[in-house]
Amino acid sequence: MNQMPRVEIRPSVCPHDCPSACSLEVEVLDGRSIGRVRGSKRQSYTDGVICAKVARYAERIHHPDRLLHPLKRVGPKGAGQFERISWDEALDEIARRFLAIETEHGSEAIWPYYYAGTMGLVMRDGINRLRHAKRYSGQYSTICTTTAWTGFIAGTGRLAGVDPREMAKSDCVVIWGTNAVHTQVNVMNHAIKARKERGAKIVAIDIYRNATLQQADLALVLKPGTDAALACAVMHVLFRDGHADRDYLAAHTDYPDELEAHLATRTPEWAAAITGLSVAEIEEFATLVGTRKRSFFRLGYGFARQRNGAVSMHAALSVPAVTGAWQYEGGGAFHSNSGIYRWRKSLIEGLDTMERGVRQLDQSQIGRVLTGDAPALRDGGPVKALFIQNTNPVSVAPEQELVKQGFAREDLFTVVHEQFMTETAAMADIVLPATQFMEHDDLYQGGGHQHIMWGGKLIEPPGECRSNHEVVSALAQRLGAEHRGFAMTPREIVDWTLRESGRGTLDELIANDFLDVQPDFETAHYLKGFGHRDGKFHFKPDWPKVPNANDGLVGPYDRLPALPDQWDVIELADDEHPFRLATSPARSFLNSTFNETPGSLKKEGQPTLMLHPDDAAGLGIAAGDEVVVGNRRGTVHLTAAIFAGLVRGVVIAESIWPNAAHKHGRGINTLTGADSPAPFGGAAFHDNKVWIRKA
Ligand SMILES: Nc1nc2c(c(=O)[nH]1)N[C@H]1C(S)=C(S)[C@@H](COP(=O)(O)OP(=O)(O)OC[C@H]3O[C@@H](n4cnc5c(=O)[nH]c(N)nc54)[C@H](O)[C@@H]3O)O[C@H]1N2
Ligand SMILES: Nc1nc2c(c(=O)[nH]1)N[C@H]1C(S)=C(S)[C@@H](COP(=O)(O)OP(=O)(O)OC[C@H]3O[C@@H](n4cnc5c(=O)[nH]c(N)nc54)[C@H](O)[C@@H]3O)O[C@H]1N2
Ligand code: SF4
Ligand SMILES: [Mo]
Repeated sequence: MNQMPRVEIRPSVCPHDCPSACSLEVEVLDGRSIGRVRGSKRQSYTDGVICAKVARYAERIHHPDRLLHPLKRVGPKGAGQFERISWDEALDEIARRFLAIETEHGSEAIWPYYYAGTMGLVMRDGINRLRHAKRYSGQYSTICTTTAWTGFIAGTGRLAGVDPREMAKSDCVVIWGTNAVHTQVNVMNHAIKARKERGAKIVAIDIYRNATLQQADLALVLKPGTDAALACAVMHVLFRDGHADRDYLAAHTDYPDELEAHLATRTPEWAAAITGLSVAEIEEFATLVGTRKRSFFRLGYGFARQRNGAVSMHAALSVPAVTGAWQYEGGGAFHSNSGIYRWRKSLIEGLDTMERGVRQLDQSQIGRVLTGDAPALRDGGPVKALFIQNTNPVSVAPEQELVKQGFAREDLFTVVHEQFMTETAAMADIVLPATQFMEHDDLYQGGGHQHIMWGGKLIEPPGECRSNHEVVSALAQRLGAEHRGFAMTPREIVDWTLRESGRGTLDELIANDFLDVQPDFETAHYLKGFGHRDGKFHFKPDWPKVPNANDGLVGPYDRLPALPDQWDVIELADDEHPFRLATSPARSFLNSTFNETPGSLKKEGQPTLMLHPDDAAGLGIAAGDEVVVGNRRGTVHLTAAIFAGLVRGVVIAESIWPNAAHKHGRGINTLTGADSPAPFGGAAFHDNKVWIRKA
């Protein structure tokens, strides 16, 4: 007779690249397996709520397709022919090749490439210690946050906002450019509390009537890349109707009079023509945030994934500065709290060995880098080797045709450390099996909240999986890279990092599972001054000097509008490309993650293109038809879905499916561009002009 295993409930943290960074409670069945995963009720932002895809995590961590052993390519690049090798053989081979490339081409010919597949600080960022110790090429990380953070910091001077739990104390929650139901479900939990308990209104602003807009009291569907026009008209109405808080403006902002004068012509009629919204919708929104001083602006990433994204973010952020909402509990704005933690990362990232002058390559331009584009290579030599952790560029990076060409180069030596045989791993010369989060120790922080969290190892990894830290350290030893961090355990590194950052000790953190580091009310609401030297909110940013990590000015930065304004640098539709395509996130995938789990695949079905019924009719397309979508970057096949909740001329492909899920193996990022938005770069994933025809 089988004995029922004793179920233990253990704490953990969701490691995925999601602002919610949920505190979890995991059913540990024995030393090797888990059952259900639930949201922690003790951690007040998670508040017992997590998304469905992580609740069924057992299907990902115990997936039969997990990589279990190191593999070496034996067939042609990308043919999927690998043979099993030992860890020693794999590490020796990598070290031999890296050292030979370094000797022949210099250390910058090697490019460690990573992203946020895990958000654990040691496992995600430890690769930089190897990079710096070896002077390998740098990575300028632009694929996700750059435009949004730049626009936010331009206004506030700091990447931090009002305590997100205050959403529950708001009278109006404005969910702007984030599809929270899909991408960070906890926002909905707190916003809905405000509605239930205080009769708050929920406003949601997007380019299609997505799952979040369907739950809103006021749902504004505007044309992509026109959010700044909406923000300007709203501020025009606020000044016009006496809802601007002039005392607050005088005390806390830089050029309120210039702003007011500039907005005189930015009327609701002007904005209606640009955004496609009605004048009545714009007036209603403005009156709502003008009369409800406790308005909470929850600003997402999505609306900043346009070529004018930094300007749109800054314009939307300017609205609560005009109403003075920042002064009230439940009022103000929030985008990310990444600026509150102030980690000392010298041990994790080996910053003490970092040398100036090593080239930085733009993560989003990996296709251009690998195909020898001189500006992308910073006029330096070719990249001859890649070492990849926690990211899947051969699905997620823009300009996929170039990405695939680059990875197919026979003279490129590629190492991929992964949990699954992703489309990137399939292009590797050496594939290394990686642990998942419950199989290693790490430290986490909330982007969408204010907790530092400990995620300890709960179960043994399957097969021969090793953690990122183990692999980085083993390679360092063979490559002659020196840093004391390579000889330490993740626990030792975390303990040092906590202590040096003034956040206590690891033992203290483990005893509590998490630490709430919310800044006090006055700081979080910027009542003691904004982050700029003059202490003011900046309506008129000094764009080139905005303190966001940057590697020089790019894009049409010299034409950035001085004050919030509509900025026409987006890919507007034209005769050849009559449609605008956005690649908004699918609910059951997380970037390219979960597109291997049966539960998520069943929910998502197949790659689709959502079309307005009139657009579909005009093209002779019916639901279920195969359609071809194209632009000068390539073509993609999708299945048509007819959806009335779109503005005409806008189409949505909820993403990200693997390339291989599409006919001819060309996925949605075939159509997206890697040109850099001003002023510091980024990736405009939702800003694409395309043509469409029935296949
Ligand atoms: N289920 C799921 N969750 C995720 C992810 C996922 O892929 N799937 N990705 C994770 C990651 S890495 C991140 S960075 C976050 C991002 O999460 P979000 O902040 O939500 O950002 P996006 O996912 O890029 O897009 C959000 C919304 O912006 C809309 N949008 C696009 N262009 C415009 C525009 O011009 N104006 C307006 N108003 N809206 C626009 C899109 O239609 C989409 O509905 O989510 C994380 N969580
Ligand atoms: N068209 C389109 N493209 C997009 C976007 C979009 O909205 N539309 N969003 C963009 C955004 S915001 C982002 S952030 C990027 C993200 O894209 P990716 O960086 O690819 O993100 P993920 O899917 O989160 O993680 C990638 C991989 O990390 C692996 N991984 C997880 N944990 C570990 C670990 O501990 N060790 C190792 N070695 N591997 C691990 C997972 O198995 C997964 O395959 O995609 C971008 N691409
Ligand atoms: S909502 Fe985000 S952080 Fe929370 S469990 Fe889901 S993916 Fe993880
Ligand atoms: Mo992201």
